[in-house]
Amino acid sequence: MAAHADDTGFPIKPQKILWDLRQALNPEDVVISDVGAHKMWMARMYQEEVSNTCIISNGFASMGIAVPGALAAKFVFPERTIVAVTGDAGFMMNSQEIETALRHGLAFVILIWTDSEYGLIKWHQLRNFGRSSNISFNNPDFVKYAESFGAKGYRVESAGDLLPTLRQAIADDTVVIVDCPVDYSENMKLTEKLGELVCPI
Ligand SMILES: Cc1ncc(C[n+]2csc(CCOP(=O)(O)OP(=O)(O)O)c2C)c(N)n1
Repeated sequence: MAAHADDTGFPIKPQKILWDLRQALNPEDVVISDVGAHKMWMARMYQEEVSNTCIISNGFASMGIAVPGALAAKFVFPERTIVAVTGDAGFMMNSQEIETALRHGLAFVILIWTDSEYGLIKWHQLRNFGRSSNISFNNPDFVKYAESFGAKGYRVESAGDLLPTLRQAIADDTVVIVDCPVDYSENMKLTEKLGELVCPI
């Protein structure tokens, strides 16, 4: 778990994002994962300390759950810190719920793993075909987007920025977007590493 704790690479490796996220949260705080490559890393590496504090959209695996999920979690546990962990595509599917949250005075952090791609789809394409196709898109300026709702937004500019930014976002006590560039070149490295563990029949 701690192998990437001091990693200074930027964009930030998934393992380092998860390490810093865990450091920023208390055991009973709740994370809601959206669906994508970030979910694969969450499911593998997020250290859940208290049951039902890491909620993951599985089964039909609908993208777009993280922001409304965080809103619901805050209604249930107003005293806990709630974090929506999401890809940029999934975030844009239900980001309008920021308005609902602010109208109800609910505070939570939206941690966006930004790659301007469908990270998981690219991962599948690389595994199956060795190349990717039609997975790129453009994003709005997430900081300005947050501010246009009356929420707050921060952009992470270095690996060392992430933990203090998360702590600040939690302290802000409103809806806060943290735009965190992610290094998904780690995805295929994980696939190769896991492949080496498989015993050929
Ligand atoms: C509503 C819905 N549409 C499509 C999919 C298929 N799908 C699964 S992951 C994914 C891409 C996710 O991209 P992003 O939100 O940017 O997350 P990343 O993989 O980059 O972490 C897609 C299109 C889905 N699970 N749910």
